Amino acid sequence: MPANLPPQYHEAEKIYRSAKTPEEKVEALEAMLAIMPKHKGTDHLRAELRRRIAKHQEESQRRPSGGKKGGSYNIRREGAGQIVLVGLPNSGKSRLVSALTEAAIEVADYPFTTKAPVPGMMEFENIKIQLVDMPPLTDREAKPWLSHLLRNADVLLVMIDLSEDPLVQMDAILAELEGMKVKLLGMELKDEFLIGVALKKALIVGNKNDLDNGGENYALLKSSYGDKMPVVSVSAQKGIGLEEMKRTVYNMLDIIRVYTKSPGAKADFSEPVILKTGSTVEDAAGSVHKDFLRRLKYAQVWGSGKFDGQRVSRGYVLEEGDVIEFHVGKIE
Ligand SMILES: Nc1nc2c(ncn2[C@@H]2O[C@H](COP(=O)(O)OP(=O)(O)O)[C@@H](O)[C@H]2O)c(=O)[nH]1
Ligand SMILES: [Mg+2]
Repeated sequence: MPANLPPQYHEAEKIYRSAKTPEEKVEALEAMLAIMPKHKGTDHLRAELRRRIAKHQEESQRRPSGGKKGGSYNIRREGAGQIVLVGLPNSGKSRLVSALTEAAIEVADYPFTTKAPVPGMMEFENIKIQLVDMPPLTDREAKPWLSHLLRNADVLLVMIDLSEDPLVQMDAILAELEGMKVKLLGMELKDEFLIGVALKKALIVGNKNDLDNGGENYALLKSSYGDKMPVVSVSAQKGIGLEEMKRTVYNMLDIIRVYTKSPGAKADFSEPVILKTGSTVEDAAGSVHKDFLRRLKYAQVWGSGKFDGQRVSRGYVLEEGDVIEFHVGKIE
């Protein structure tokens, strides 16, 4: 472990060690991840933290909740990542999810149409990403379970209606999130805030850019938050800006797509293996098949390697788009 980690990291690690529930563990790990400096030297450690986050998130989702009982809904994570929508009533959350997924969703021009979380799968190139439509943050009845879903998400999609004042909406959303002990990464981080607080990656989506003031309000939003987190402009209704939004979401997931091939064959680029950034040949083998991992001798990589078909060891760190050929020993 690098010795030059800031003191808050060790604080968060202590909290992690003493955490009892998977949710508390995820929170502490996310704090550790947020505090850790980002460079090549911490790639492995960050990948390890993400692995643990994923593990505890799974644990938390496996625990029986029986729908809304105990005030909690669980949405099982599917695809390459889970994106949960947050926003005020009528910002267009449901419209966006219905534009991008097959989910059967009610869109209406009166507030509080959405009462329960509704997941749908959004296609991006050769993968699928899960979007979860949500009731507005201001929905009192939904409060207890809203917070749980926000904490479990990989990325929060903050929906802003560009036909209204964007900064007033952001303030209201940030205040609601703060009330649920959810903090957006990129916003100012106070030490005392870390305990019990979930730090979440967020993307701000300015919606309804087809309406009057859309451009002006977007410029205002971008100049106020653009240095803190990604901000994009879309029209869910007219289908404007959605491709750029999808790519931004993908980039925020910290994942790579690699492809496997058998000797003498071509890689199948329609079936990526999805891995966390910083994953190794060994991780890739394990995610294809446990047995593969056990029998793995070495691999050849096309793409990020120095030359095509370079022979690499189990610990070799893979990059987006790499093609891997596994060479395994005999079954004992
Ligand atoms: N002009 C315009 N209207 C939109 C857009 N997206 C949503 N709306 C409208 O805004 C209203 C609220 O949308 P809805 O998706 O139900 O909002 P939610 O409460 O955030 O889920 C509906 O009347 C939608 O048709 C958009 O991009 N442009
Ligand atoms: Mg809705």
